[in-house]
Parts: sequence; structure tokens; C-alpha cells
Amino acid sequence: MTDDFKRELDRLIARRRFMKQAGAGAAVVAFGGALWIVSDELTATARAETRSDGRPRLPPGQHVISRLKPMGGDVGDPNPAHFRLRVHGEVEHPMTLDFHQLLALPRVEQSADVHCVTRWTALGIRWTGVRLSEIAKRAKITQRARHVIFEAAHGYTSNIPIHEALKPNVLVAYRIDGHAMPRAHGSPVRAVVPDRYFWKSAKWLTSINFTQRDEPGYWERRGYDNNADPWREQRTS
Ligand SMILES: Nc1nc2c(c(=O)[nH]1)N[C@H]1C(S)=C(S)[C@@H](COP(=O)(O)O)O[C@H]1N2
Ligand SMILES: [Mo]
Repeated sequence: MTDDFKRELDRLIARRRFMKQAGAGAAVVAFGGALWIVSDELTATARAETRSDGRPRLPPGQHVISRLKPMGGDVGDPNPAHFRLRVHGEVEHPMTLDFHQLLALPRVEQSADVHCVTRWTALGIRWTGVRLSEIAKRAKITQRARHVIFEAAHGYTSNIPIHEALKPNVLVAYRIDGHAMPRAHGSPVRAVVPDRYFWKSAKWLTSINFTQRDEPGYWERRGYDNNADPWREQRTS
């Protein structure tokens, strides 16, 4: 089986599973020639669930869809052989990792929900990658590091405070749901910050800058909220 075929098969199986849980209140939406399912029942269920931090699983104003939707952006070079990740700024050991060096770092596989500011949420996406905290430890961030700026292809950036960046659920990810990162979702490597709206999760990641001062990113300079906490509905500023 080719990778594409396996991916398509997994997608069909996942859709079937989602359809079974979605119940009567399911609607099918077409987007760019593909299908997504929106489920009132799964939305209600996720709203009733409680996370370990006491928050409801589903942030206010969100509805559950069957899987990630590619949201576009200025696509970067997907070739892992060309990949370099520069780690710089407030670090004692600046470094540049190629794809193999990134893969050699302690790997975690964990599922996380994704909340897009356009009001869809995808539950339980399985991400594989390296914790940002692991990279911070290896680069030896200094006491002055207060913010993380993700830098991506064609000048896209996003910013998060250091306490958010060092949470164990924040990843530099290279696989989604057991498959290599698809091009539309940031191949070969993207950031994943599950507890912020998804625009903070820079795709086609090229560098990580630890800074003393905050540097509002691409969307933050265009009217989106600097903090972007979905549970406080920090959508626009
Ligand atoms: N490099 C880069 N990363 C990016 C973007 C972008 O335009 N360029 N868009 C952001 C926005 S607005 C969203 S909603 C998510 C979408 O990720 P997805 O396409 O995997 O769903 O990626 C974020 N990361
Ligand atoms: Mo977005």
C-alpha cells in the first residue's frame, strides 16, 4: 500500500467512526472538494466533559468537526532533506537541527484537541514530535527568556509566553495521526500549541526564537488577540 492510500483508508475509517458517534445531528460540509462532518451531539458531549485543569473540554463558541481543516497559508518547502530548525535568542547553546537530528530527540506521541478561531474544533488529534520544553532544555534558555517566537516560511511568525511554551502539551511536531505531516498542515515540521487558538501553531517551522520582549506575530499585528486563549474567547483584540 502506498502512503497516500493508507492515509486515505485511515481517513475513511476515522470518518466512519466519527459518523457513528455523530448521531442524528450531523451535517456534512464540503470544503475545497473534500468533506467534513459537523456534529451537534459530539459538540454537546465535548462541552459536558471536563479537562484535568477543570476547564470544559470544548471552549465556548466552538463546534466539533470530524478532522483538521487545512486553513491555507504561504506553503514552505516540504522536503525533509532541506529542513533546518534554528534555535536562537535567549539561549546559552544556540543550535540548528536538521530533520534527522530532530527525529533523534526524545519523541512523544500525544493527542490534543485543536481549536480554530473560525469556530471549529477537532478532537483528539494524535501528534508526534518533540516537546518544546525539551528543545529549551537542550539549548539552555536563559533567565531572561520570557516569550517564544515561532518563525516560519515566508516570514510567518507567532508568539506565546514562555510559561505556555514550556507546557508538556506544546510540541514541535512531524507526524499527525501516525502519518508524515501533510503538506497543507505544515510539512515537514510545525509547532503545536493546543491551548491557544490554532493560528499560534506555526506551520512550515524554520526557527524558534526565545526572547526577553514580546513580538506580536503575523496575525497578532493584524487584529487577532495577542494571548488567544480559547476558553476566554480571546479572538480579536
Ligand atoms: N507558516 C504558517 N503557519 C500557520 C499559518 C500560516 O499562514 N503560515 N496559518 C495559521 C492559521 S491562521 C491557522 S488556523 C492554522 C491552520 O492550520 P491547519 O491548516 O493545519 O489547519 O495554522 C497556522 N499556522
Ligand atoms: Mo486561522
